[in-house]
Amino acid sequence: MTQADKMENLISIGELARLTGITTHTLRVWEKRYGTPHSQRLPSGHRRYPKEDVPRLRAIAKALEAGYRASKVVSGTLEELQGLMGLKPFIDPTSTEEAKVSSNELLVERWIKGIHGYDDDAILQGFHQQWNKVGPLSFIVDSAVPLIERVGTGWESGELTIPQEHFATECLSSFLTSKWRQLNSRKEGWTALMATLPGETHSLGLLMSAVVTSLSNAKIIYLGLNTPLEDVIATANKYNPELLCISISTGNKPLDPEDGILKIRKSLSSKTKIVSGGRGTPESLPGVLKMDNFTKFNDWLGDFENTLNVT
Ligand code: B12
Repeated sequence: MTQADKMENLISIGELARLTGITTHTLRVWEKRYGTPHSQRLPSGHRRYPKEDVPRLRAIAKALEAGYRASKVVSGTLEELQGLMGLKPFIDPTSTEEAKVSSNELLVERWIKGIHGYDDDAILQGFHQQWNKVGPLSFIVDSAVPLIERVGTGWESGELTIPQEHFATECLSSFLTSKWRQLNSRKEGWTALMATLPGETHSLGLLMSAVVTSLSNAKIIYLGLNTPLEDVIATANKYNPELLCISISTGNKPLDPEDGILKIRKSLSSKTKIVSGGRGTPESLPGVLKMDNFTKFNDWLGDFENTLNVT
């Protein structure tokens, strides 16, 4: 193996956190306490981890969720962890792109069936299983977004009723809320403020961006739906967040999104980056980065963190 091959198989701590759902803080603590996952240091001092540790760390995350203590499982091999949890060997979900797409479609249809029957147990169990199998980022990009788009078309065609649409978004909202809050607890990193504009009634875009942001070192302050503009500005001016995330679902009333977001931009320090997503986000506003998917946002967050000198 050449030096270049070796480097290709190494990933940053942020990437490892995103692929496994284990926070960067926890990974550092484990490395200090248990010597694993073991990193190499670049000349710059940044940590790099072998990619092949990802399935083992996902198995550890799963064991912790099942109630095992970190001290019992963190040093286990993949085979030991699979034995412990009664799991079949992990299959790489990215082995063929086609198989991945069709299995995602099947999964979404299974959840739609659950929505028809208001079967929240099956849906939430399915969310947990998929999250554990593919990790947080892929859960959002390949499962949650397609599901909510499918709910939207189901509602438009009359296949799903309004109560079923509400039921579906409530199941997903509560799941995403519990996940990002878990990832965000006891963090002391840089600050990300998350808000919507006055009149906003769609919460999923902001919740999904909270999940993706919580895979970084950021500590999130979450203001949620329908936030008065002056309160977003006052909170930002008090806590000086490095990042403000806004989600705008439609050209909602009573406020024109362009006016709202520009008013916020003008009232905030230029040190606070503003990222906005959702189909109601206006194009190319000065000082506002429009983001239309979570893979890009995740990559952007990695680069952004490097500019903050976080290792
Ligand atoms: C779920 C949903 C609801 C739920 C919301 C529940 C909740 N707690 O969120 C309920 C049932 C309550 C609802 C209500 C209504 N809804 Co609705 N709803 C939707 C639906 C299906 C999903 C919306 C959503 O969450 N999208 C998910 C986001 C994640 O998608 P996105 O905006 O495209 O954003 C993408 C990216 O930009 C990124 N992103 C989003 N935000 C952010 C933020 C950051 C920081 C980053 C990095 C990225 C990012 O994420 C997405 C990834 O692809 C959409 C249809 C659809 N397919 O989107 C309709 C939709 C948004 N609703 C619509 C409408 C009209 C309504 C109602 C007015 C209906 C009515 N007549 O009562 C009401 C609103 C009532 C009110 N008072 O305002 C319309 C809006 C049309 C328009 N252009 O104005 C849509 C598009 C449906 C349609 N085709 O007509 N709705």
